[in-house]
Amino acid sequence: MLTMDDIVRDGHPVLRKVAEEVQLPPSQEDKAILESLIEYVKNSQDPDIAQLHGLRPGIGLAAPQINVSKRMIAVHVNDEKDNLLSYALFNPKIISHSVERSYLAAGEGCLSVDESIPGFVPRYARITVKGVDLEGKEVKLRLKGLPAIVFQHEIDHLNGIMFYDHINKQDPYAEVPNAAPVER
Ligand code: LHY
Ligand code: NI
Repeated sequence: MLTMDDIVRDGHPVLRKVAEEVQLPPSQEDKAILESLIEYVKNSQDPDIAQLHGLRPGIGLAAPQINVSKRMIAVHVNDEKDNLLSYALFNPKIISHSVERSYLAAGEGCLSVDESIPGFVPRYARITVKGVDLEGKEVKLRLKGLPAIVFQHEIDHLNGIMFYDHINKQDPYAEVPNAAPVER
């Protein structure tokens, strides 16, 4: 299982690389990596397991964060209706998005960033994501609210982008045009 020791921290060059597409159908090795990503997020949300292994709680993780520069992400999060959204995807891609933006009212954090960095992170309010799941099935997801934000955060990792790259440096809490806040 993955622990915090497997997660690379800010400053590691892998976090700034554009990750490679995964060759499909996926190899057993790539499947095992993706399984380990979703397992980490699940484990990290179990108070006993998290405590025992010192896992920082998370709702999403991307392969570059464990030093694998391939396009794989895992998200395990509840939406505003308390439906669980649990996805492990190869080659996720945002195929369309709203004009309207959103941002997390409390700002974002990252499992690869140990300090907290204040400020609003502008995101698209709604996105449609395509990808391939662990069974090799194509999936198409329409997302809003927190899940939409997490998917954008994770897909950014595949493109070498960190959440704080989006924060207005002059004025971190500047009003985000055309955006509504999302509470966690
Ligand atoms: N994980 C963050 C986490 O706490 C993702 C995240 C996204 C946090 C948006 C807050 C807002 O689970 C990662 O850093 N994964 O990359
Ligand atoms: Ni992150």
